[in-house]
Amino acid sequence: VWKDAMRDVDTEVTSITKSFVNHVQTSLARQPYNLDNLGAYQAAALSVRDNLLVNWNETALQYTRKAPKRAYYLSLEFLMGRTLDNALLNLGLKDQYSEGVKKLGFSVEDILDQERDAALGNGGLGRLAACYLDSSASQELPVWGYGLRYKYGIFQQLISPAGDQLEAPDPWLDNQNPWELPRLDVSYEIRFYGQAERLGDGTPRATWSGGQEVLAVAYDVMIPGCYTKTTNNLRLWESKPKRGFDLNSFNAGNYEGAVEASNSAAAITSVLYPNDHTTFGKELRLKQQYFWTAASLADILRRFKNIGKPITEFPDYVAIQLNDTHPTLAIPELMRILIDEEDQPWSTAWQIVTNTFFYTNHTVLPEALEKWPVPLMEHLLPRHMQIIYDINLLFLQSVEKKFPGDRDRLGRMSLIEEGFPKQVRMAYLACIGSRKVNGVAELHSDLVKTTILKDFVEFEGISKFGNVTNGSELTPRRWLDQCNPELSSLISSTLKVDKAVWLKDLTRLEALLPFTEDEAFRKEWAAIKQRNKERLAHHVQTTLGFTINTNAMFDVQIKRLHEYKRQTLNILGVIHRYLTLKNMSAAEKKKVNPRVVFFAGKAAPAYYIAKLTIRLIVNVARIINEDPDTKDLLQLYFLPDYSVSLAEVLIPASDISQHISTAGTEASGTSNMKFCLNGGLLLGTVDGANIEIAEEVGESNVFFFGHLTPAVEDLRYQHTYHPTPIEEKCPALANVLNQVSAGLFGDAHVYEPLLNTIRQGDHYLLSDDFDSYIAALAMVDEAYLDQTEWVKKSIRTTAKMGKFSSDRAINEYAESYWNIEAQKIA
Ligand code: 26V
Repeated sequence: VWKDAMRDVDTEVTSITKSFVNHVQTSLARQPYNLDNLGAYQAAALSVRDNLLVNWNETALQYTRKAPKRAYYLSLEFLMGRTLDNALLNLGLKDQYSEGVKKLGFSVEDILDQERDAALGNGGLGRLAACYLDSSASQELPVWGYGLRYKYGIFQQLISPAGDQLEAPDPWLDNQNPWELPRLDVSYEIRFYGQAERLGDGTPRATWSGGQEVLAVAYDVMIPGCYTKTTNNLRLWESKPKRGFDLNSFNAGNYEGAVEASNSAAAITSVLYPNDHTTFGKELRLKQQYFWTAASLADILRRFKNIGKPITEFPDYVAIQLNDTHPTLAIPELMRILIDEEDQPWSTAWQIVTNTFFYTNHTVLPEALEKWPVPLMEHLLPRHMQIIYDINLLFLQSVEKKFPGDRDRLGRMSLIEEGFPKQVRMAYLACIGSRKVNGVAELHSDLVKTTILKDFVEFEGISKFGNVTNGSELTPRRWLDQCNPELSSLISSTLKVDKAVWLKDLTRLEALLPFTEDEAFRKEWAAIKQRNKERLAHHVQTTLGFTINTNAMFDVQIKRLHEYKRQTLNILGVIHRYLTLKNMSAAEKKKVNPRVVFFAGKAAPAYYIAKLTIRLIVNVARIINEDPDTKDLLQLYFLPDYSVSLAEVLIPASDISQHISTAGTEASGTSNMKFCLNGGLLLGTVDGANIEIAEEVGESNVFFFGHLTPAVEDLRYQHTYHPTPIEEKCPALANVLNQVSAGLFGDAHVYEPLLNTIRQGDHYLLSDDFDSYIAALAMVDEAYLDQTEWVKKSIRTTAKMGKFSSDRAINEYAESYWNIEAQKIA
């Protein structure tokens, strides 16, 4: 702060405009006088990049000099969103840049709006990784990320007039990406297929030769910390053919054959798989996983070797975090390197491996637990399959020793699942190959220990298994300061604390609590929420052409479309509300507060039921938004192409957000935290991090409904073996389903497969939770009528969100898992 006061802002602005114009003329080779917004964005980005580069180089230099223990975060997904605004805020240069570009005739908002999201992720897991990088840098921790440089990120979602989701490619790199530094000097050869032969010389060694070799080339992305010089690195790998193309084939006139190999190499990093929570066993996905883990490990090992320590000290200098099971091949790969290349005995190698890796589980849903067919593994990675068999043999021998004669247990715990084909259970491999295992919220971590990894807890002891509750993305900076700047200023002035302080210690927000009794403060708080709602309405008006009633309550559910997240419950609730309003007298309607319901989210392209849910939402919206009886009291919108940038507009505008998964299915959720931090209230089930949010803010400030986790198994059993007709069990729901079936929203037969998931089996228990859901919605309505009390709840919610900062989460990993320390970058 003191340093800030000494800064000569005028000089800074002048140097910014100079650097901007310089980049326009030299880097972009354009004339300043006819520059468009896109050009201005590129020039501004390049200029900001120059600032980041200085810090990034300094950080790398100090890490090399001091050689502290470092942590590496391996994630197949990094959902970074936009960079420019975040970089400006972290550097403390936002005002100066706004001023500078204004002098040159541009508006900073227009410039920021030119940037495309880096959308290299599906949802929570990918955004969490991005947040953790931001927090690592902000906390001055020596952490690098490793991922893939997909040419195409998550698909763009289009919604047809009939309500079908259509997918289009996301060519995010088409306009050049100023935030990446190609490192053509950093590359590794990665092998696939070929033959593995054991040496048979009494050592565990083998050779692996032949097959296909491709090149992994590094691209570096700078990760600036908030108000610190620390600027860490995210290294993304691109695949390239080892040689351009095959000249022999070319000369023989076989032109297609000549480029085949190069095409297949380039294909590896061409596209992010758009599934989450469903496995499918595709060879290309396995290739991605090996390509990325092998390149990352080679890079980490090379860096370690520069320190000049014996290989047995590897775990003293390196911690590697596995973000879900996707990078689990790193375990047999490190074994391969240690045994075949470093000539270490098996037990030494295993000792090193099991002290290096840490595994985070992000779901207990059985369909999301990765398993790879043994024949595919044997074909693509023959040496790794040998190593996995060896790990399994030794492991099962030790299980047998502890539980003699327990054949069932051996079958349950084997890394290889019997069947046709046999499959490798990646979660088990990740578990036994790691120093520690954690889940992402208290309830979820308990479920990991008592369900999918129960046998492993019994075998290895409970202390290996822990919990690190996600720090949502609350990189508070992006979610509070960047997307809700007015709220951020109000907090600073009320607490009389500079935002540089509270943005890095979110527990300070608790000091807002006394201001719930301050009427003037409440008024301002409410006015800011109102302006955020207007900002969203403006965005929707300009992008989609809809006019939204900003006097209504804004009710938001935005997340990947999935049966377990129960968007279907929400839309059926909307229909119930619509039918209720249709039956009301004019006098009754006068007492109703208007509501606008927003949905956004993508469905995996092959997820038929999820796509039908979108179609139903769109068609219900079409009918009810036009119905003169109800349209003033109920509006419904499906906003296409959900993204980090759209979330930044939606989240600050929400009065209430919905997190309504069947109990025990949502590992944590992270947007729940973002909404609450921004003063939106939560309507949810007793699941994931909702539970801990309620513990923090107090149950009277959240709206809970539905059955609890322990009841779920029994209820499912009832559905399967003693089904009760819905008409009997839940008449209100039956009525809604029947109206849809009867064609009230068109397409009479189209929705039957969706409705049948509820009528038959009802795996996600909509019929069990519907009545209490409707009751909870009514409580929300009731509470909203008392605006004073509502605003108090909103303030209390924000005030108590300190726990959910990703700074807190990353510090837990650093201290209790990785054993790394902050490094001050001078
Ligand atoms: C699984 C699979 C299976 C193979 C195909 C591709 C694919 C891609 C992603 C996944 C991961 C599913 C796990 C996941 O995303 N979990 C979410 O993690 C969030 C961060 O911890 C958490 O907040 C969400 O509750 C949880 O669903």
